[in-house]
Amino acid sequence: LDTIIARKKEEIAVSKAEISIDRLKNSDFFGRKTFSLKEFVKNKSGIIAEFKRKSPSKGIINDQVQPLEVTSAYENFGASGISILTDKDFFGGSFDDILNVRKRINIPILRKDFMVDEYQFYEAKSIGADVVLLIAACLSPNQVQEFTELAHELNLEVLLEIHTEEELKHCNAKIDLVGINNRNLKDFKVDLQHSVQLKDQLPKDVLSVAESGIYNLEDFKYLKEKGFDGFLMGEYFMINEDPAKAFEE
Ligand code: IGP
Repeated sequence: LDTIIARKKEEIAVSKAEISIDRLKNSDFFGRKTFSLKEFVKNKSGIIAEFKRKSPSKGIINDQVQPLEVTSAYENFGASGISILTDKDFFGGSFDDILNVRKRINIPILRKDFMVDEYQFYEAKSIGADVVLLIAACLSPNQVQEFTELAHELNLEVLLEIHTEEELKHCNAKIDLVGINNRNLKDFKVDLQHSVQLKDQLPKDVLSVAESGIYNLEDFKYLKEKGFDGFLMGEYFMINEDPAKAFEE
């Protein structure tokens, strides 16, 4: 995780030198009406389906499919939202992956990246995202608070990701959704019990999302029974040659 963040900061410095915030604000997407992930999670399946080509834990997952075919299928099969990795070096993503689908997708899109700088929120807005991920392990509680306020000013919702009991301190009243990651980002271990055990300690009025390691229908049903509102799922769909097929089940 430290390696990813160090690399991310270099990347942001380059982007800032190339494109000013004022120029980002000129994007057509800046004024668009956004979709609310909160509303979509409440009113549909709760599944936030992810487009992810590769990851540090699994290597290449699927580099044969195109974002538009996959995300359109996710939408057609009733996903509440779509998560798209925009990190290039570690996850093989790009801004184009969102830009190329935004106009065709009518459900919320989460920009999945490691947010450590205000600049990235303007980027997220300029490419047409509706939601951003804040990872508690990368941020102080204060930063989470400040970034949430900035996101809201830009009309973006926030999914806060936590992994430990300690990180519950990062929650604040303005957060839109809290995700509990079943995968430890430091050693990549995955355990579904992880989210189940922490769930009771979440603030009661916030939507809860179980993240990672949901690899079959039983897992999904189990977490639903445990009271989760949302389910962030990537590999389950992406390891299929045709990610839409997995959704049909
Ligand atoms: C999806 P999975 O195990 O279904 O592919 O996991 C998603 O939760 C995972 O990609 C993820 C992630 C992250 C990736 C959760 N939090 C933070 C990068 C950064």
